[in-house]
Amino acid sequence: MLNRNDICWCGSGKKYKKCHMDFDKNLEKYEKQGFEIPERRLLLNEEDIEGLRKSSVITKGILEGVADLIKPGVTTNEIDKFVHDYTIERGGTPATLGYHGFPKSCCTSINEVICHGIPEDRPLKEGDIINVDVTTILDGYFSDASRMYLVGQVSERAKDLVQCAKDCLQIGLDQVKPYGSISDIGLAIEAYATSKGYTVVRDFGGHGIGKNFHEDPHVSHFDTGQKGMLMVPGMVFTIEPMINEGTYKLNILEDDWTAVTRDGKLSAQWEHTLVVTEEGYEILV
Ligand code: EYF
Ligand code: CO
Repeated sequence: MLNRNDICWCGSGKKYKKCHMDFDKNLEKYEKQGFEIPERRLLLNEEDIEGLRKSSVITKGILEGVADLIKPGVTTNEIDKFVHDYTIERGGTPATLGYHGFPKSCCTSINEVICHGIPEDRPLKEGDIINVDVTTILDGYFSDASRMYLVGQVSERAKDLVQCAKDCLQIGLDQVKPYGSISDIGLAIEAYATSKGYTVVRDFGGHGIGKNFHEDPHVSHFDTGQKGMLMVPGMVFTIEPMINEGTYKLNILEDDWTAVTRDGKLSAQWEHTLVVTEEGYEILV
């Protein structure tokens, strides 16, 4: 039990009364309202956030660099080599490489691939859409983001899906505010995506991140009907909606990683890592 003038438990170095004292006092109220309360270890302090910002600079630089690589004929292995070398040259480590046995430094998900596509010697072709998903570890801090890229001239149908997935990410971000419910993110995304005639993948979601790749909370991109976790300043998580043209159902290929749409129709995804702030949120990458 801390006294008002003790140093706060969060590692900020501030006095308890000027830091998390009010938050702790209000916890009972939030619990009564049905919120799940985040564990203290999920609330990162300013030093941690600064570490995440540095890691994020690498991830952002990679996603920008990939834009210059994308053209017909380029293989996803060439993209992977760029991601790997860029990361290592800046003192980072690609988080996916060896993670639960994943064999590459990024995920490359083309057309009907929803996520976790493995880079290979398959060349990109005119009209493809591709998601490149990158997670960097720098000094123990994980930053995770992905973008869609269009290969040459792409159909209007594909462009519309890619735009909807990008809009879904923004709509999810619009729900992020301190002491709101994390469930509002999925509620808003699903309402928008279905209004456009698309579906939302249910088997994968966003996740807490920071000092580990995957942490609480799980961030659903659809309405789970649950009250959900309370969003608190210092919480870091991803929002990464996967939006499908047809069914939301998926299959996992024989490689045990690649998730594809069950009907073979297109899927698109964008991802940011963000931190909840006193005012709203900050996109880290
Ligand atoms: C069947 C993994 C994959 N997890 C997350 C592990 O960038 C990512 N999310 O935004 C991300 C990338 C990868 C990843 C690559 C491998 N994994 C664990 C469990 C199941 C699974 O897919
Ligand atoms: Co990712």
